[in-house]
Amino acid sequence: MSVTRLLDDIRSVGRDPRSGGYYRPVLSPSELDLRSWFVGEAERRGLDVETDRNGIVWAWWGAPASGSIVTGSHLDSVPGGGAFDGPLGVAAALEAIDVLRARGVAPRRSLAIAVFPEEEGSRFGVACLGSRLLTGKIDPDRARALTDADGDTLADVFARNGIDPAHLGRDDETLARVGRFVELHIEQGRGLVDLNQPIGVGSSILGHGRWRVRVQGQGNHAGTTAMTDRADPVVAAAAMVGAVAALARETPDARATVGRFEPFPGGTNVIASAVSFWIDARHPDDAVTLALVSRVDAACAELAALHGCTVELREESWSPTVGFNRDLAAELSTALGGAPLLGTGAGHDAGILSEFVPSGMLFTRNPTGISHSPEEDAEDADVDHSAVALADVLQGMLS
Ligand code: HGY
Ligand code: MN
Ligand code: MN
Repeated sequence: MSVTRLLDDIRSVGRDPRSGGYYRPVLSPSELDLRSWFVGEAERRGLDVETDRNGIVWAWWGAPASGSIVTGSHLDSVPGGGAFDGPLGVAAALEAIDVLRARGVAPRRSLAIAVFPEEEGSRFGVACLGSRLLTGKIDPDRARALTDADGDTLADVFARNGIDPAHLGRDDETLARVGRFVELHIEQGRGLVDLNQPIGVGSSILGHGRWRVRVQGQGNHAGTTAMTDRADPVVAAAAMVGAVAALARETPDARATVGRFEPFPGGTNVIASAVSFWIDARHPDDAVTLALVSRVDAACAELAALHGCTVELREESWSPTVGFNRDLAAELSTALGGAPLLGTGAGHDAGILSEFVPSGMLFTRNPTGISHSPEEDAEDADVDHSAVALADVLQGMLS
């Protein structure tokens, strides 16, 4: 089997044939299909598969033991995402075990592949939810009460899928099994293309957060309400979105995005009564990110007042900037013949785990450099090479 073959088996799961984008929210039918695919491939390799109390799936080569080597990634996607973000790391891990076995490697330590739920935070709003639950980086009560767009709570959705929400939360016994974590992921930028290299090693993750802005106005009739008689939250929110982009552009190295904008009730001939939109803001210096967001908050308050509306900005997810373990990064680079070190602007479960266990990342070249879009891409040769590279770094840790 090869990584490209493994990915071919799931290429149609959750894919929108019109746009080519993937829709695989955590514990949705498409992501459940991917979980079944993973369990099937793991069992076909004789791995022992278990789902822990936070919904993380573990496939073990050797008995679960503290200080094991763990690799893996996630299977959920952003709405309209690409084919590789998440599944590449999972498929490469499966194939890496085949490569290690073909080399006759007899591991001295157990190896596990972990599949983390809700890495994208696309259904319940908090990024890397599974690894946050495992490490205690999110309060279980807060997690249980998170809701999706349909108003379903995480507790109900997990319960419907056999994960008892009463047991969510920090799991020291499981965490102790992770001696080291190495995640392989598609590069979400052009670093490797520009360096003309097939594989890179993660050095850092940009701090990033998500804030929900809710603008309240006066719903009314589009035809009977004079322009001077309106408190239109869409007009106020549109100006706020402009302010977000302008303030981010004024802040060197900052990035701020509004990709989700929801007027309520959303009728063509209806002046909306409210608008919710979400800000994703990122910067290498966490203090700068937070200062940018407070400037945005002030601008939103001014613009709301100007348009006769009220506004509330609330943090939904926060991930501080991460510097990966330098020794491990150097070891990974050496094992890969001097692979280049790259910072990334994208968050990962490896970033959450890095506060608790030595964690590292490998990146596979993406010719378009585009991600969170159907144009995310990888050459078959680089995709298949991922498993060899991952096997190379794991072999050193297992032998
Ligand atoms: O949003 C991110 O940075 C990651 O893709 N979850
Ligand atoms: Mn992603
Ligand atoms: Mn990802």
